[in-house]
Amino acid sequence: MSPIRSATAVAHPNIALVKYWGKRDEDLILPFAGSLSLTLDVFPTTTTVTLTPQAPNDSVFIDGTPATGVALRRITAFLDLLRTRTGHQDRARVETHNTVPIGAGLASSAAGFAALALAASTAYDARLDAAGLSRLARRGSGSACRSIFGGFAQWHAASPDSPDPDHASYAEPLHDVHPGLNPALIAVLLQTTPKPISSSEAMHRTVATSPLYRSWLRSTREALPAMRTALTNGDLERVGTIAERNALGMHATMETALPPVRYRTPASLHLLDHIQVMRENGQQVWATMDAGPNIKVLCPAGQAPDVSAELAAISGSQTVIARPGPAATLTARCPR
Ligand code: 2P0
Repeated sequence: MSPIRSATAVAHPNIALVKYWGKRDEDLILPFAGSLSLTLDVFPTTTTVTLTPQAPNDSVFIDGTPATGVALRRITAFLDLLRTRTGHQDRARVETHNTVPIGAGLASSAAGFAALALAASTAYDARLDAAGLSRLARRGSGSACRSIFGGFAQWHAASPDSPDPDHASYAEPLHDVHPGLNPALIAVLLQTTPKPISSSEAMHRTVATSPLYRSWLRSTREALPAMRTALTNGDLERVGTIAERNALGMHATMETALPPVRYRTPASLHLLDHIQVMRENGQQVWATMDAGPNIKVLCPAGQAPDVSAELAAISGSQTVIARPGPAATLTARCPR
């Protein structure tokens, strides 16, 4: 009988400033373009993986509730990758605790699969370096490859000509961000119920049917080096301008899919309009949105309390101020 191994990891969500939207390989989760994100210091997910040599199947508990259906299959398939890689055939018990609403466009799957990748690879003794961990997390959920790292991270799209695109597609932390940048990202929680259409389905539909997808891809590929320069220069206005435009472009692609995918609600549009007015009044605020109706607002950290209060008053919703957060970390391991 193999020894029982157990590991616990914590990871945080990341919000893309240049978005990932569309896969060129849905099995390997390879994106059409690179993306760039900020890992937050709020909404951690904690996941424990314990090998269960006697058990016939994996068991998964999400916030105390047994997972079934798609969620269970997705995690079992992820653990199968590690079993294939390591030769350890043991099933596992996975227990995950979220502090962020699931499926509301608040990057719960990024934090979830980053924590699972670290805990499971440790439990199965896969011995991965940071890039290897990022590649593995990517196979669970694309955006998770960026949550392996703290602060700003860039996910590389492998070139279509790459002999081993799976190996070439992973995220790396950015070490050349200007130390004076000091950003905050305020999450405005307009709606925290799960979205009706998964991001995977929405991406698939967008790539297959949106007439705007090709031009959005081109503009995303241009946005990446421009964003890198803005971060290196510590130019928050440029960072915010590129991020907002990229997010609005992503929503334009999905809103022109067949049938259309519209995550933005009247409350989202009202707040987007207000953010534009705040900017016209001289405030440094820029919006970004993901696969859900919620809005995240980038601003200088020193102004975050005032901006957050204004956004809460205008929207009537809870706001959460986030700052750059840490890399995924292992918090327990047994045996040590
Ligand atoms: C991102 N999003 O870059 C983009 C922007 C949402 C909008 O990555 O299918 O859960 O598991 O790879 O990573 C959300 O999609 O999708 C996402 P899969 P994922 O953050």
